[in-house]
Amino acid sequence: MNRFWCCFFIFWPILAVLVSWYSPDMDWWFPGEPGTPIGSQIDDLFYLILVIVTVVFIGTQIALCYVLWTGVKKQKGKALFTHGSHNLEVIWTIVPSGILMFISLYQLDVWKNFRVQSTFPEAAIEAPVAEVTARQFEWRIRYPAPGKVLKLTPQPDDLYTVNDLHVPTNRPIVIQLRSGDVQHSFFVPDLRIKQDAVPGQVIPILFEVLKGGDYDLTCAELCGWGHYKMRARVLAQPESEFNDYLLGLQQEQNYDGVADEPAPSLAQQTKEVRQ
Ligand SMILES: [Cu+2]
Repeated sequence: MNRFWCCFFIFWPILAVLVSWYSPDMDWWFPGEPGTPIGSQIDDLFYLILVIVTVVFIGTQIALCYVLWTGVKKQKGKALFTHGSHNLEVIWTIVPSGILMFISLYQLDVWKNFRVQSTFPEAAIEAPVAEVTARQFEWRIRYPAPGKVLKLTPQPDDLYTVNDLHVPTNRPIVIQLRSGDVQHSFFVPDLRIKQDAVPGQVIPILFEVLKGGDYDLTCAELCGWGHYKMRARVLAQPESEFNDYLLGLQQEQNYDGVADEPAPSLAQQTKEVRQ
């Protein structure tokens, strides 16, 4: 019976390693190639951490298997009381601390490039493409009028949409992220972008989309009963198409309902009334 439990506990880590190994082939991995420069760097960090935890996981599981397998043979009797090993405790405190210190220093460059505002390209930070306000349970988007720069406070000629964010491709851009109520998280898995929206703060997100297309935008922070439906899209398109989109949006929002119809002259209207 003891052997059964020994095999039972050995089976699960082996299964975990096998499933992880075949996951990319089964399409249970990243959602395709990262569509942004930050995405490649985040994937690299992910793989570095994956290698470290895999080595530690396999090492500790082998040690566990060894103890289980050899422990089964031992004769029954009184358990041995041990206070532990001081040297071992020092080692398994220092080694993880060293690993964590290494990871925190190694990722500093990525953090600096994509999170420290003073390092953002000037053109991008001075003219944010849009302001995105997360609220229960939708994404409200505000663009500046074509040819104008987005201001921190809403302007009369600003353009608005909901759950449909258009951005230009192939240049670094900034989105200003806000929250209208609770904490949300702006998450575009294909682009590897994730940023919390914090009430009371305007947080710039810097990214560059390399390939035009339709990307899912979801909320990655449990923000209330309708969290599951807080889904939108990011449509990345060439600069000229993006500008056309803004012009179209402007026309649509300024349309008074009759402008395209030829206005009937007063005389004609009078005649119609008389008939
Ligand atoms: Cu949310």
